[in-house]
This record gives sequence, C-alpha cells and structure tokens, in this order.
Amino acid sequence: MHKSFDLFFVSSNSHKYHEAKNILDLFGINLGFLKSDLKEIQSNSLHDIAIAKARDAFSKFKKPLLIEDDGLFIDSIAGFPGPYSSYVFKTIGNKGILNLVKNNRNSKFVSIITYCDKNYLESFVGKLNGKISKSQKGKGWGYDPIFIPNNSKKTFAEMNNKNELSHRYKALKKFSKWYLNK
Ligand code: ITT
Repeated sequence: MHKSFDLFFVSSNSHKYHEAKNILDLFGINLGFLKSDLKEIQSNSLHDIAIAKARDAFSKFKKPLLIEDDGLFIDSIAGFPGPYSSYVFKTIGNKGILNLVKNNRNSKFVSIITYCDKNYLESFVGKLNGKISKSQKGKGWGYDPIFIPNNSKKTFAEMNNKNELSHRYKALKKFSKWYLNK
C-alpha cells in the first residue's frame, strides 16, 4: 500500500508534512506521511531531540523515514522558546510571545531534519534569521503570523513563497543532496 513512497515523514504535525512534501517534490523525492506522536526528550539541544525522535520513529515503523525538530530562538529572551517551541506554542502561544518581546526583535528559526533507516542516522540543519513582528499578521499555522524573515516585510503567514526560503527548505535541500547521492 505504501510502495510508491520513497520515504516517510513521521510527525504529529500535518502542516510540517505538507510543506516538507512540497519541498521534496521539487527534488523528485516522493514523501509519505505517518502521523504519530513521538517521544520528545527534555534537552537544550534540538539535535539531541531530533536523534531521539528519529530512533523512536524507526523503532515503531522500521521504514526509511524523516523526522524534523524545529525551534524559534528569540535573541532578547535568551533564545527562548528554542527547544521548547512546541510546548510554548501550545501554552502561551503567539500572543504570549508578543507580550515578552520588546525592543530587540531579532530571532531565528532552526530546523533539524533527521533521516533514519537501518544503515544511516543523519541530520541536516537549516537556519533562517528574521524578526518577531509587532502584531500577528496573516493566516498561517504555528509561529508563521509573527515571524518576518530578514529582507522581507511580510510574515511567513503573509508570504506565498515560504517554501522557497524557509528553515525547512534549507535543511531539506541539504538532505536531498545527500540522499540522492548516497
Ligand atoms: P512533531 O510531532 O513533528 O514533533 P511538533 O509540532 O511538536 O511536531 P516541533 O517540536 O518540531 O514539532 O515544533 C516546534 C514548534 O515550532 C511547533 O509549535 C510548531 O508549530 C512550530 N513551528 C515549526 N516550524 C514552523 C513553521 O515553519 N512555521 C510556524 N511554526 C513552526
């Protein structure tokens, strides 16, 4: 039933999958989706969290797969929410973030994409610098309405070309280059 897919994206978040699928289509890689809540360890390192998620996913599904761990790092609040981005989004949300950020609005989005199969466990990083907007703008998921990439006036939620420049695009581009040559 799953034979036509090259590999699977394992995540509880279908927005992440849809963007990853659109991006990997560009590189000719056909990405399936296994919707699943993965064990998320407590760590200050996105990389360590991603490795633990990938191991958990591979032990469940035993298929070639990708997982992704993301973080939004805001300079003026010591890189918060960083590795806690998922929890912070579910608790204080974008409104809570806007209340915490005052003058220095510099921030970055980081994506770690980890590939796992029976022979490989490899991670790829994508980073995108930007600013936290003063109010929520546009209709998007997660932190999209408050993140303005550098050299743009629009938030991710207002852009129609997010997938051509995002942290996710940068990590998946590196992954694709490696995957297609391995
Ligand atoms: P998993 O099941 O894949 O772990 P998750 O939603 O918990 O899904 P992360 O821990 O990687 O995923 O995500 C951290 C948070 O950052 C989460 O709240 C996302 O909504 C948010 N996020 C990640 N990438 C984003 C993007 O491109 N735009 C907006 N928000 C994003």
